Amino acid sequence: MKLSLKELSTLTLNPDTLRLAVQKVQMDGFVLFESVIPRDRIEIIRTAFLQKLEEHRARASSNRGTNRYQMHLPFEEPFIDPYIIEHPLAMQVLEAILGSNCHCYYFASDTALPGSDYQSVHSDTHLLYPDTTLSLPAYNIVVNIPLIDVRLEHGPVEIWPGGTHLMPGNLDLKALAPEMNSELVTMPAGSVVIRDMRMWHRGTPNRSNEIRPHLALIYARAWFRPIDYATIKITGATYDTLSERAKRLFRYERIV
Ligand SMILES: O=C(O)CCC(=O)C(=O)O
Repeated sequence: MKLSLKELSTLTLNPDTLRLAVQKVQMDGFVLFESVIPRDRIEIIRTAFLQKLEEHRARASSNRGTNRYQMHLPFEEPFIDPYIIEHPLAMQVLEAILGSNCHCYYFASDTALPGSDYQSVHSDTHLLYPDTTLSLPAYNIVVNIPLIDVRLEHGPVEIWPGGTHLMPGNLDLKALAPEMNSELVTMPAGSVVIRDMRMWHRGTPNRSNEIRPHLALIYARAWFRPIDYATIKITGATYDTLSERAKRLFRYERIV
């Protein structure tokens, strides 16, 4: 979505833009704000990330298909930059959809390495009522932040916008997805993608020589509790440094 210079410099959406962004997520399943995190911050985070990924790869094999890693992030600097955990633009949209008492329960990353392949089309969450054809409002929203400029050769995420987040649970994704419109999400580093977690998507092959990391955070309505997700471990000393809003966002995690 195109933002005005004023919105970009103040990181505040005007009421019409906010309404449109919320409706875009509700109807299309996602909204993208391009280049809304300064390059120098992204560079610092990318350097630290690549180091963590290297350590991780030394002890774990790829867990999301060939040459593709999901990796949790440590809850520490430079990853817990406010631009990442509580980006002002993202928070306006998230709070408008999930409520101002929403929380964050997932702090991780998805990385397509050179040589990664297509994933199966999937949704990242279970439906609340899979046995019905009810279309419910969003209850889980993923925020993805690319740490490089993602072009076609880097294996951008392919998404199926336009309503797949509202579909009932008894559909044959594999057969249906090729018949439906999809989009490859190319975008500059430091963009923010806000997507309904139910939306159909998949990773695509990274045909470049560059590692393509996306940070991935999940925000939920106050009442939602994830099943089978490890809680985020946050030291008391780190928790104390967070803003009041960030403390609220991570209030259900493990403060040790
Ligand atoms: O980062 C990507 O390209 C997609 C990853 C993904 O959807 C997953 O692993 O569930």
